[in-house]
Amino acid sequence: GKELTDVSNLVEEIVGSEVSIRGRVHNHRLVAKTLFVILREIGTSMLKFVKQLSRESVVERIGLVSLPKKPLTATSQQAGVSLLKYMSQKMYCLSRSLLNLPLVVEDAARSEADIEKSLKVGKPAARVLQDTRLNNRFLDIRTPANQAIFRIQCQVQIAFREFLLSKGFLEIHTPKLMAGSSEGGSAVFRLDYKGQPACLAQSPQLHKQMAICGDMRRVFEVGPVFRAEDSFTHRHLCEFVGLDVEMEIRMHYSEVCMIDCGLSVNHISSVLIILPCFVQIMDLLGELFSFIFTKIEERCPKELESVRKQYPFQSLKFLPQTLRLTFAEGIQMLKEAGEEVDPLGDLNTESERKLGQLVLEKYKTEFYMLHRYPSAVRPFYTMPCEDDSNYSNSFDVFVRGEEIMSGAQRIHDPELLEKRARECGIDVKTISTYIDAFRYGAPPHGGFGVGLERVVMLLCALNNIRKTSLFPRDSQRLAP
Ligand code: ATP
Ligand code: AMO
Repeated sequence: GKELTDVSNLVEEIVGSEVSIRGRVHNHRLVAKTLFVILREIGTSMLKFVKQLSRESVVERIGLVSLPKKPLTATSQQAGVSLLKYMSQKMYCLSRSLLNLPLVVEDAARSEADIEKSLKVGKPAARVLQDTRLNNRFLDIRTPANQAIFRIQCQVQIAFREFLLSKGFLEIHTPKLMAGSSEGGSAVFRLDYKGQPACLAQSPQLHKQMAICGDMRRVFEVGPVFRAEDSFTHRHLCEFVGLDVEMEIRMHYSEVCMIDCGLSVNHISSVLIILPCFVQIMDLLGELFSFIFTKIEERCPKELESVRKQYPFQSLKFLPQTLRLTFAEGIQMLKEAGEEVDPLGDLNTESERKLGQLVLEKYKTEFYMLHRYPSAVRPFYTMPCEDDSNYSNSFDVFVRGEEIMSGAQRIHDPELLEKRARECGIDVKTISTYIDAFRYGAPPHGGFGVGLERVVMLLCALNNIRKTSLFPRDSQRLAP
């Protein structure tokens, strides 16, 4: 009556009991690798039955577990057979697969190195193209590497939640149907909301901030984010999973009305200048991601190994204390390396990658933050720097030279917020309730947004975000 989800869970206590094992027909010679030894022992009538089964059919076998006379070899133990023997008595075909497969899972699981090797020895092995994989994703995700990728993705989410809950954050859910866009710009899916123009949420930005206005203090959300991206890149999806955080922070008191309670103003501001308010957010996210990376190494060794087998990669190099550079320092490093960059513009993908290489050489880390971005390239709700409004209290975070996260301190003064929205060409009528939320006392706050698929893609050094999205949606794909 006991349910086993993993063959390696077979323990000696079930010796002598009858168990059923469900698997897929891997190919005509073997029924799932782990069951091969057992199959050799079956009678000729069952062999006939097995031979006519098509690959990918689902079979269930019922048999007795016993101890083998001789211990199994190391390889069969690794395959999860454990030290037990399984005697097949009955076998059922639960679901037959069509004979002609659009892709063979064995081919889809092959590494590039193995394909190259096969070419050299004159026996070219099939290479499965990305579109074939994605058109038949339900077959493609049967490969060991894909099974592992989504287990790692699940663990990233678990670690994200675990860390934030331990720091007193509250998990919230914000609406995905909105009256206006939250990030501005054209990348928004428009729709009809019972006669009223509406759109799909480009981020939980406005509502996570309103939750802070509602005294929720520290919140996070894991949910879908929609971006009507036009171009087809290796790292943009039209729907992805956003990991969002928003929190109250301490503030630079020199800017706000203060009641003297005995301490000198100079004393207070000197302390706070050393510790600008939005540093608290960067501290938290540095700790959060060190936690996530460490937990993935600890909890997913088998999964990381499965991914590596097909897509080899080195473990991520990161420092115990996350490296922080200002945007200006990053620009300087690029200039010194001979790159042409605009000091008040955004970094393009090539510059980001180049900076990633320079940072790795100089600081030996593949995980770092760039802060104090030019205001012109940040969203309207971003707080300008106290000392120079051309720059902002904002940051991006990079893994292996690519962005995984954006964040900032937010403007909590409604007049300034409205002014910045107008300057950025936003129709303020569509976000009037958001701006109103700041008219009834709003604490200083900030936060960040992370793309889950990007985290897993870059953690495993994969070359395409479609590999870490279960059923990707991009500018050309709405199925399966
Ligand atoms: P987000 O758009 O959410 O800020 P991002 O990683 O796309 O995240 P951006 O600051 O928009 O970051 O863009 C950084 C660089 O990525 C751009 O300079 C551009 O080179 C490239 N890029 C961004 N969006 C696109 C896109 N839709 N198509 C092609 N390239 C893009
Ligand atoms: P931003 O627009 O930079 O910031 O998005 C945050 C993070 O989301 C991921 N991301 C994407 N992933 C896949 N496909 C896309 N098309 C895509 N676009 C973005 C990236 C990016 O770093 N509201 C702010 C966050 C904040 O300040 O709290 C925001 O949405 O990993």
